[in-house]
Amino acid sequence: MMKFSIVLSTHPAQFQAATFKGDLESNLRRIAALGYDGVELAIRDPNLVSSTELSTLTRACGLSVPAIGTGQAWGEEGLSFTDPDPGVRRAAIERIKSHVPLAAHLGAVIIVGLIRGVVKPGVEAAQAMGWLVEALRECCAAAFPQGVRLALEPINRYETTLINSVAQGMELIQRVGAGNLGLLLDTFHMNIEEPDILASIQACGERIYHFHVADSNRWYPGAGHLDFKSILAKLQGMGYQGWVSGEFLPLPDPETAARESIIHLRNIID
Ligand code: LER
Ligand code: MN
Repeated sequence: MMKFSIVLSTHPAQFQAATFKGDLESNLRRIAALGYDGVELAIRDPNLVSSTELSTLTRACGLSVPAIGTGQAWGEEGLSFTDPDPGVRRAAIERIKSHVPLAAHLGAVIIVGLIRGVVKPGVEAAQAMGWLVEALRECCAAAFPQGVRLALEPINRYETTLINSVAQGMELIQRVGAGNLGLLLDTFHMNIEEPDILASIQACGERIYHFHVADSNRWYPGAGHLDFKSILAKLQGMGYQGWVSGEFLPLPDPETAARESIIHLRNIID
């Protein structure tokens, strides 16, 4: 059985592809009513939320929390593993480490998206990669004893220059050398960067810790030209046990996008 979740931001956010934003409880109820099994929470800072309140609320709605998104710490505060300022790098590492108890409590993976940063002017690419490797080693080491995994997301070239493709992500995993580091694959980014989406999914194998779906235009699956039937069949064929999480534009409105997505995806799985 494929498990479906959708991204919900616990607080106001600028990131456009968080389908739901605003009042937490009513959004959780809407998501559950649409037939989702879980909710991926985008949380800028775990200090802003109560872990018991979150688990009580989500459980009351019958929703699991498979993943915590952290990109708003970059989007709203500029925290990054690869900033030339060591204070900013330290703050980014501490922020990710501060997610570990919450992730352990909820049974969620921690997503490392844009908090890895971009290569800023004046910084050598090799230097940025070195900082990224060190930061991931430290965060993975802090997460490991609590049974928490980190999922690094290859992100398309228009958003970052650090780790755009699945192959680069797999190379980074090798270099970091942590048993609890995997990838978050996102169909929107893969459509831009991967020569063959199905082959990339296959190559990632058991290191696929989480999976984002959006269509080629970042609308809900079914609104663009991606072949989700083949993509989901590939995941199922590989024995993927993780989640398929909707991260797409709230268009024409959040409710319609979320509904159309899950109808489309459930219709095409065997
Ligand atoms: C986040 O999961 C993502 O896919 C990025 O596009 C964030 O900017
Ligand atoms: Mn994504």
